[in-house]
Amino acid sequence: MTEAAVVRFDVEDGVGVVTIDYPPVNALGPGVVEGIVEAIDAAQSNPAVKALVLIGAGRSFIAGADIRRFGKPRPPMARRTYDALDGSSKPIVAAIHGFALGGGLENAMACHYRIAVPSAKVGLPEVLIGILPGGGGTQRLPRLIGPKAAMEMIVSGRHVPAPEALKLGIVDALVDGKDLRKEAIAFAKSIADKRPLRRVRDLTDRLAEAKADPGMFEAMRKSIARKARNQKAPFNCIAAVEAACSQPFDEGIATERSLFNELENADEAKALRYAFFAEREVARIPGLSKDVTPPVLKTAAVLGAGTMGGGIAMSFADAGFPVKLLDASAEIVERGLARIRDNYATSVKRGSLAQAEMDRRMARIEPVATYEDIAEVDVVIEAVFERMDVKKEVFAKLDAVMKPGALMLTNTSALDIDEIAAVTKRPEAVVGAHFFVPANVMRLLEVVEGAKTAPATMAAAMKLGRDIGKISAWAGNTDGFAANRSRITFTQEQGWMVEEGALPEQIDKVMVDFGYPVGPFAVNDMSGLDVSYQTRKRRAAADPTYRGLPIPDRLVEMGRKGQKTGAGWYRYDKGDRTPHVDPETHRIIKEVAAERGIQQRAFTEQEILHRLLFSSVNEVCKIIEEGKALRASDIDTMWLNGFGFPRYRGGLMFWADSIGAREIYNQVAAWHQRYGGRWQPSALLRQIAETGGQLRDAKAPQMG
Ligand code: T1G
Repeated sequence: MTEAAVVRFDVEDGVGVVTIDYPPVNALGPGVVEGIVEAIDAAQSNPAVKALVLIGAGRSFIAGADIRRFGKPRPPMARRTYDALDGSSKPIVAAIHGFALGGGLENAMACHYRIAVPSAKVGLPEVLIGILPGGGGTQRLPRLIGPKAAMEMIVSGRHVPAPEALKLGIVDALVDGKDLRKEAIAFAKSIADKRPLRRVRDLTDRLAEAKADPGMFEAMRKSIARKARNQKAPFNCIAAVEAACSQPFDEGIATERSLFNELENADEAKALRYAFFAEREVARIPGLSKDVTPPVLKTAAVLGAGTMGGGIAMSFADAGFPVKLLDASAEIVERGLARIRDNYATSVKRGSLAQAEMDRRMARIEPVATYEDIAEVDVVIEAVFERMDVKKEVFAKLDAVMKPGALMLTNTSALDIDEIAAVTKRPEAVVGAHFFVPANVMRLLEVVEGAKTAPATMAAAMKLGRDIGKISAWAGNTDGFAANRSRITFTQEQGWMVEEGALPEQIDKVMVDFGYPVGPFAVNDMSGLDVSYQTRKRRAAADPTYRGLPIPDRLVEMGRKGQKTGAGWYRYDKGDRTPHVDPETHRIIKEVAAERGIQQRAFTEQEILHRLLFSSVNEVCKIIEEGKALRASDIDTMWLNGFGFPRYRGGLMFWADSIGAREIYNQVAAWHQRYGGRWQPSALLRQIAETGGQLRDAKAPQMG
C-alpha cells in the first residue's frame, strides 16, 4: 500500500480530516506514521484548515505500534507523530471508536481533545508485551488523570471503556457515533478558535498528587512485587510515571525512552511478543480454509450443572450469550445455579463485578428440566460425569432430540471422542470442547477433532470458543488429547522425584521461583488428591505394568485428601488455606520409599526443574510428531492459558529454546539410560537437536 493509501487527508468545512486506513486494526505500520506527520505538517500552512481531526477507518482508531516490527532493525524515525500532533499550531481532535491502544492512545493524548463513542476502549497495554508506553504515554496520561490512576492503567495494561475514560479525564466527550466523522468535525469547529491551545504536556495540576502522596510509587512497587517478580517492564512503567512527576516534560520523555530501550530486546519482551502472536496463530487450522463457512451458533445449552457445567454456562453469560442449563433433575440444576450465583456474588463482594452486571449475567442462564427443552438450540455442550457409559447414554439421548444441524460438543478431558460420537447418527456434528478448571476463568479451550468431525463443525467450535472469550486450540483425539497429555509426564516426575528424596515443598519452591503462581503440590492439595487417585486405580486395574504413584495413594487412603480434609501434602489450620510443611508427610514418604526399596537422595533445584519440564518437552515432541497437535506454539498457548506457565517465559517450548534442543536431548537420553522407557527420547527432539533447530518452530506432519 502506498503512503497515500494508509493515511488519507481531506478538508471539510474548514476542518482537515486525517484518516488512518491500515487494516485490520490500524496499527502504526509502515507508512502510517509518515502519512500522519505529512498530513499534519501540510495542514499547518493550509489556510482552509482551522482545526484538524484524527480518525481511524474500519473497525478501530489505532491499535498501537506495529508489534511485528519490534525486535527487528527499524529505520530511524524522522519525526514522531506525537511531536507533530503536539506541535500543531491548530487544534486537533482525536475521534475514537473501537480501540485506541498503546501508540494509538498516545497519539490521541498528543492531540488537544479526545472524543469517543461509548463502545470504544482505550488503554496502554504495552506492559503485556514486556515494554512500556514509548510514545509519551507515561508522561501525558498522569497529566490527564493523575499519577496514581495512570500507574494503575499502565501497570495493568487494561482496556478502559470510554465512559470510564470520560470520568477519569482521558476523553473530553462521548458522542453517539452514528456518524463519528461528522460529529468530530462539528466538535473541531466548536474549538477551532480556542486559544491558548490546550496541550496535554502543559497540564501539570494533577501531577501535584505525587507531592501530596510521595509514597505512591513505592506502594505500587510493593503491591505488584509478587505478581511481577522476575519481570522488569512493570517496574520500569512505575519509574517512568515517577519521572513525569519529578522532571520537566521533555526530560520525562527522555527518561521514558531510556526505560523503554532497556526493555524492547529483553528476554521478557521477546517471550511476551511470541505469546501474543502464538495465541493468534493457534486459530489457523490447515485444511480449514477460509471458504469453510461454519454454521452460525446463536443459541446454546449446557448439559450438566456441576462444577464444569456451571463454569461453562458462566463463560457464555460472561460473554453476553443466553444459555440453557440442564441436568438430571431440577434440584441438581438449582444447586448448580446456586453455585454460579455464589461465584458471581464473590466477585461482587471483591468489587470486580457490579451487582447490576451480575444480575444481567444470571438472567442469561436459563434452567430447564428436559432434553426437549434444549432440542432447538444450535449447540449443546455436554459436561456430565467423566465416565464413558454416562457420556454414551447422554449422547444417545441428545442425538434423539436435537434438531437437525445442531452441534454436540463433549467436555470430556480424555475419553475417546470417536467412541462417544459413534452412539449418534451424526458423528460429523460431534467434537471435543475441553474446558479447563475453573471453566469461567481459564481461557484455554481444547477443541478435539474426531475421525468423523466435519470441518464446518471444527470451524464452528473453534469460533464458538473465541466468541465466549476463550483461546481455542486444535487437538487430535488421543489419550489426554494434547494439553493434559503434555502435562502428565510433569505430574509423574513430580510424584516419582518425591519417592527418590525430593520434598514436596522443595519442588513447589522451585516452580514458584520459576514463575508459577502456586507450586504443583499446593495445587494438588487444592484440587484434591482423590481426583487422580481414582484414575490411577482404573489404570492399575487395566494395566498390571502401570507404575502408579504409591505416595499420594497412601495419603488418600489415610484420608489426607488435601485442603478439604485439613491435610494432604501439607497441613492446614482450620479455616485457613495456608499450606504448612508437615513432618507426617515426610514420614509417609520415607515409609513408602523404604517399602519399595528406593534409596532416597538429595536433589538440586536445577535437576527438579529439568526433570519436570524436560519430560514435558519430550512429550510435546511426541505429540507433534504423531500429529495430535499442530504446532509447538499451540502447546505453548495451552500451557500459558491452561496451566499457569509464567507468561514472561513465552511458553514451555519457547523457554526450552533458552536451554537448547541439544542439551535437552542429551539429558533426556541420559535419563532414558537411568530410568528406562518413559524417558525414551522423541525422534523429533533428536532431529531438532541434530539440525540445530528451534523447538518453538516444531510442526505436525499435516502442517506440510
Ligand atoms: N501490531 C501488529 N499487529 C497487530 C496489532 C499490533 N499492535 N494488534 C493486532 N494485530 C493483528 C493481530 O496479530 C491479528 O493478526 C489481527 O491484527 C487482529 O488482531 C509506541 C510501543 C487491538 C484488541 O498491544 O490487543 O503501541 O492474526 O485477532 O481480537 O507506546 O489485537 O489476523 O494476522 O487480536 O479484535 C500496543 C495489541 C502496541 C494492542 C484487537 N498495542 N492488539 O483484538 O483482533 S506497542 C497493543 C490487541 C505500542 C507505543 C507502544 C488486539 C486488539 P492476524 P486480534 P481482536
